[in-house]
Amino acid sequence: MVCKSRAGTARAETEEAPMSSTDTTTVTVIGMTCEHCVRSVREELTKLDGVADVDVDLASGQVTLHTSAPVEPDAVRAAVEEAGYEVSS
Ligand SMILES: [Cu+2]
Repeated sequence: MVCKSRAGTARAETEEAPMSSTDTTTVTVIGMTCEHCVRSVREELTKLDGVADVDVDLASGQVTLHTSAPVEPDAVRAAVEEAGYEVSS
């Protein structure tokens, strides 16, 4: 489900110091319009094995995965689609 709500002010996610034991992977997600979308994407991606934390930049659609183990790109794509959005390839 795509949330079209534009209610509320878009807050930038607070930058957290990345954990030293994790790698990061960045993907671009298409279709996010507000904080609710950000939360949906974060929630689905956080469920994936190996994903320790997820940072989402709403303005650019850049999603940074902090991973403790390798994560399949197909799994990331599926999780984003599960949330109702699309990964730019
Ligand atoms: Cu939304």
